Amino acid sequence: MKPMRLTLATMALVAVLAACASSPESSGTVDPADADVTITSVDLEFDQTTVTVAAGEPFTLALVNEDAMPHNVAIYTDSSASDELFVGDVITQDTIVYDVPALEPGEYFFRCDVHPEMTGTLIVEG
Ligand SMILES: [Cu+2]
Repeated sequence: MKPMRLTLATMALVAVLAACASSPESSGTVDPADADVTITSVDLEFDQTTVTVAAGEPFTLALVNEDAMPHNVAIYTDSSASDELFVGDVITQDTIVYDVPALEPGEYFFRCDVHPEMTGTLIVEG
């Protein structure tokens, strides 16, 4: 009887592991490692302040927030931040993959809305 019990326990464990593996880790459908662009926020700064993507097609942007403070990435037409093109959800010490809609070629402005001094330039190449 003992081997049978072990087998059942193993099967239960496998079922639990399978359930964990299939649960979504973020709102995005893309693994952060596969995102078109990855920006890391650490010590109240973005790790890169110039990001280049292709024009005319939606892209995925991963935000890896290593800070214990809330950050997001929001894209605006220019540094006045008056005309928003995309506003990502705010996360704290987490990773999220944003689905950003297609943009026309040009230079845009991005920032963290929580910390407007965290800024960068998004270059969309046509
Ligand atoms: Cu921030």
